[in-house]
Amino acid sequence: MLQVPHGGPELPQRRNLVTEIPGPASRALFERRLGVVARGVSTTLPVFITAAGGGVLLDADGNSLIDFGAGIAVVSVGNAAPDVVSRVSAQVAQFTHTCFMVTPYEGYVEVCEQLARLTPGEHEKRSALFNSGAEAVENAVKIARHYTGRQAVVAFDHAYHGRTNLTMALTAKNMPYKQGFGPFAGEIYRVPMAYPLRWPDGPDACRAEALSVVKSLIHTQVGESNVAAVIIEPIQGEGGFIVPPDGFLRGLADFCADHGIVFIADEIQSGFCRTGDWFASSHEGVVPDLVTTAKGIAGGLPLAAVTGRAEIMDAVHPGGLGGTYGGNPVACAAALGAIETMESMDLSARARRIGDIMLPRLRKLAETYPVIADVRGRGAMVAVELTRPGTLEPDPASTAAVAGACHRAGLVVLTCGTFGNVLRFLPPLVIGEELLEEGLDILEDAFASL
Ligand code: PLZ
Repeated sequence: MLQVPHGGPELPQRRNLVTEIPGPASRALFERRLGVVARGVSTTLPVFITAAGGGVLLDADGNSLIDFGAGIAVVSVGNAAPDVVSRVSAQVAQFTHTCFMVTPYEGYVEVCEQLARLTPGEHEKRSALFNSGAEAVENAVKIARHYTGRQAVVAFDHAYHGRTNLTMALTAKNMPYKQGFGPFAGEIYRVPMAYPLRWPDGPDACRAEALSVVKSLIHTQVGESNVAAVIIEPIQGEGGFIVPPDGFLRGLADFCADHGIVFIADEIQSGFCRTGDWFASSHEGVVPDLVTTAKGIAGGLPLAAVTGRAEIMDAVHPGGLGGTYGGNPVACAAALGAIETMESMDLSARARRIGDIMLPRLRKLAETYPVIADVRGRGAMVAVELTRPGTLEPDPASTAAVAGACHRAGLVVLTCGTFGNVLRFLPPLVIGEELLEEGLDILEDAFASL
């Protein structure tokens, strides 16, 4: 048995492969999982992790891999971040659970204070805490329906909002998320997303035309006065890291305000410094009525929130929102540690710096490899979209091949996109620049090997 070191930033920040990937210990663990873990829960890269920190993951064979995934945009502050570990350890030793709805505790209130301070807008706010992103989205919809007395919810092409019944209905992509899992929740209406690369009349026409199509569809097919909420990811995540043109979100928010529709920004993937600001909505100065957060908020512990205008949030009767574990004290302690880290290390600036390093290198790569049709993203939420050269025909096979080559070389990258043809990069915001550059070198080699 290998001696397993502690995780956190002290873990040697280097890539070091001592076996093939996955190695024998990981392969043996994978065999074990086959006999007991449901097949529906899949794995991107079957290396079993024993410690992690900064920009590296250590596996059961002693390999040290570079992390460009951050557990799907969760450990922005790094794995086992010291402020998270110390606050969580202290909280675990005090008490682990009381249920906030039974006998409350200060940590929950403190997290809500931080959310009121950090989310866009200076208005009076309230928050409710939950366990997962999907649960936050479900509750945002509940709140918007209760407040407006309306039922319809408008979501976008390429949207991802979760895997529960209501959030599956909001999620656009069938495979693997929805196939065979219906019937889905009703009163969900889908409209086109402003997707510059794939907008029929080209990226320059995208903002104005997309806004006009969305408004027209809502008017003709739903009726503005029936719409409780419009929900959008300010930068779409699972759907392909789609960055709408400047002005699109603002146009939507204004439309919602004009018609008494609750504008929900799903910042679960894009929030908490990921895009170089506390929230991606802020890039355009958009102030959503409700914001859903999860992932980066708590450095790896399960916590999610709905934060929004006091009058909307407080429209719900006492007892109308909750759950046994929502805002668990340990998760709240983690969130307070994560937020402290984001501020003390100015992780928004680090995210912008990551983007400044990655985007030019990826654009250069796109000049060499015409399979890269688009380079996009903001801050440390960056992606390349692969197509058959000179066309918009998605190329998921090359995408999988590049990801596989990266994995074998010890770089954890993730794919996404409605067509499975997007490579996305979400490093922990604390990753060192040498490691970041080394990861990009590996990516370059992977494209060269296509
Ligand atoms: N909203 C914008 O990105 C989660 C999903 C991974 P949960 N994205 C990762 C997978 O395949 O299940 C996500 C998101 C946005 C909502 C969610 C849902 O968050 O915490 O996974 O429920």
